[in-house]
Amino acid sequence: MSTIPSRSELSELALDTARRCGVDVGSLTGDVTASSPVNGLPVASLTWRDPAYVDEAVTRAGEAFRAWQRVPAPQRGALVKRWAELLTEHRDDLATLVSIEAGKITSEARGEIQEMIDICDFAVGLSRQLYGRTMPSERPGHRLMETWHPLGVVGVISAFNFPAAVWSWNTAIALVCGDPVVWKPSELTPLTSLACHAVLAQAIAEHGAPEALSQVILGGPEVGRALVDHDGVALLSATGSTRMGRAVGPRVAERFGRSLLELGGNNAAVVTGSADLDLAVRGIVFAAAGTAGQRCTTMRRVIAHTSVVDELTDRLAAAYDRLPVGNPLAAGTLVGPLIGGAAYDAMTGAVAAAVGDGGVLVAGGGRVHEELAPEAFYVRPAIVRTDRQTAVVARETFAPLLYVLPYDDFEAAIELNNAVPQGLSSSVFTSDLAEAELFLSAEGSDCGIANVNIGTSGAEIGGAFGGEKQTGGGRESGSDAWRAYMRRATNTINFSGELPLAQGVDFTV
Ligand code: UN1
Repeated sequence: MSTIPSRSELSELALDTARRCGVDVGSLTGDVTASSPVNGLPVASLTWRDPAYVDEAVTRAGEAFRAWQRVPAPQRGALVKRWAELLTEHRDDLATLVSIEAGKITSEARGEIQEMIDICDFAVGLSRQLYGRTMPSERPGHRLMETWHPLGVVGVISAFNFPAAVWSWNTAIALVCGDPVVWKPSELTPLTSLACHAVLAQAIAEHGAPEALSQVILGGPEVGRALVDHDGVALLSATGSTRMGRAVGPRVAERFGRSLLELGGNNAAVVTGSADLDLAVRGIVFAAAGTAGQRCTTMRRVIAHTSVVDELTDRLAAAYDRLPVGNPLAAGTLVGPLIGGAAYDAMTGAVAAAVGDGGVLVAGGGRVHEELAPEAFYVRPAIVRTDRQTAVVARETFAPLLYVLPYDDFEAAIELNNAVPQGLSSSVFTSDLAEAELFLSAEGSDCGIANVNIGTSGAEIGGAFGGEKQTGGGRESGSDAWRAYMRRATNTINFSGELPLAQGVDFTV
């Protein structure tokens, strides 16, 4: 594969690109180093905010809320419309930053920015469709209805692997719902977050909306904690590990805040005896090895019928052998680097544990390009064939490691699909209508996402995104996920001139 860019090449590219997006690159100084997984070397120096700053930011956001909640929702949508235009102008620049900081290949990085533009489009339409219901009142001359109002300040904590899109899913919806956003991005992707914020800041300024509608705070875990604990944050939307969610959820609940958690996944595909194997192989390879296995929706398990499991494993292993692993900015690369050494250690540890449990490594697993980029962690995506869903298989290892398990009976396959603590995404490859329907039914997959004849990752923005069990239960993005960003008021209006009480209660004085 091609060479890996040098420290100065990548750093210059990152800073020029950030500048074009509106970041004041000259002011980037400090003792915190931002590095790239592409070469494992520093790209910029910057400063982290201390936790006390969170209070200032949330206070400013609260002031912005008071003004913004009075702006009619379709006018709020006009701001998001302009944001989408600017994102379209800066698509390639933002994608370049995503590649540099998250290690995504160009096509997937562009896809991430497209996802931002798509959610903006969705939010603009939504700004005229924040519907409440009317219900028949049991009393004559009464009307019963619900109204949706802006909720308040939304705190967003996002992860390195979708450094731009996850924030935008929250922010586009929050803005049309009337809520300002305070964002604590991943420590690993600061330039991407500054650039994303700068583009939105331009739209906000042009619109004449309050500047504090969007704020980004670079900082460490203590900044995240301050956001989680702040009473002024009405909704805390956090994407990351189950461990992080376990810390965040109870803290927000303790102060009666709302949380929206999008945590780990351990996503499987069931491949039945009637599946189109060409389709299955393509779907599995993208979902399991794409993004170097670092999506929360990445496919981590294949549960294949005994009649196809050998052929499928051979074909997957052959496809894995052909995967071009290397510089994500170079044309032709399909698998970029892992985010860092800890991910590499987790992957090799999981492979060793699975092999120790009797699994067989049938593809990949080794580190590559070590001589070109000793500080970076490129690996060949791995497949382990195993007969049992052992403890390591039930864990989420955030790396391109796919377990292939056999099954005999379709109900047992569904049980295996569900027998993990996480419940984000799932799919079935089958030509049998009854199997497909069973998989999607109440007795089928227990995940928030259940697909037929496509992989587990790469969801469109139009659906509600999220999952059950240790995935955290939150839903973001499309469908009616907007309701989490608003508060509901139930209204009873009496135009009868009498005062009949509900439930027929008599209280005549
Ligand atoms: C994530 O990995 O946190 O469905 C989000 C997908 C993307 C979003 C993934 N649309 O793979």
